[in-house]
Amino acid sequence: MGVLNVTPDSFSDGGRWLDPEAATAHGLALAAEGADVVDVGGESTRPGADEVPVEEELRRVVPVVDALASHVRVSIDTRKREVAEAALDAGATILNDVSASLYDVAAVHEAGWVAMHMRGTPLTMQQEASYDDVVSEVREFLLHRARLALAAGIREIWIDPGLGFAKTADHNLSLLARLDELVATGHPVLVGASRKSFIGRLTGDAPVDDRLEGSLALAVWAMVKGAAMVRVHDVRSTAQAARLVTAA
Ligand code: HH2
Repeated sequence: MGVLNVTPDSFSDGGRWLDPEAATAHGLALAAEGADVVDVGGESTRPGADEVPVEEELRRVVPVVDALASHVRVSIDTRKREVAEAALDAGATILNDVSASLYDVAAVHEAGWVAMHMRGTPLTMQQEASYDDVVSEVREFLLHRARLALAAGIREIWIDPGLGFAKTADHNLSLLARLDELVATGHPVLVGASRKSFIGRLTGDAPVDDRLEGSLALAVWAMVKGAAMVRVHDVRSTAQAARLVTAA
């Protein structure tokens, strides 16, 4: 899954793809580099991010989804019902739902659905990064949401531990170390570690544009542990790594 942030303020590529034509070209490039899915988002969810008004988010994502959907499978990364509906109408076929609550929208559109674990909102979530056993609590949350989605009639349900969303670096590492416990649920697991700040912290404060090696290491780790999809900014390198993981 290649990341396409149509935002001015995403933590790693904010402002680069705000123009719809530039965003569409980048989405096509991600597909050419080997992305099976291009994940279009119009609101940053980095810790502390402000909410984007619905009209603005629609304006950012709908033309890009529309332009890409006949070329590559598109997912829409949003917390807003109106944006999810408009993007699915425009041709997206997966709802990447960081709120894990919009399964009824995915069901109506017969789309795939990603349930990602988070607590609170991006503005407040890091104050809620407290767990007795982060892996069990995340697994129980995701299983519960997946059951609701199954009951709503969704056939394609992904689960995602939400690395960095109401999680400390240690929580992220526990979730990666015990990823097999999420895989054992039987739902395909999606993992998004790419360029996140805990990679910087664990590699001597590498800045966001110097986290490729760390991102690749964690993508390979996730694949070996059984993740069915990884959400990444650096598609060419990750697709190359994925081919070798598959071969081995
Ligand atoms: N991470 C981000 C956004 N959406 N969706 C899923 N399913 N899993 C993730 O780990 C995930 C996600 C944050 O990364 P990014 O889109 O690069 O940054 P920003 O939120 O600043 O736009």
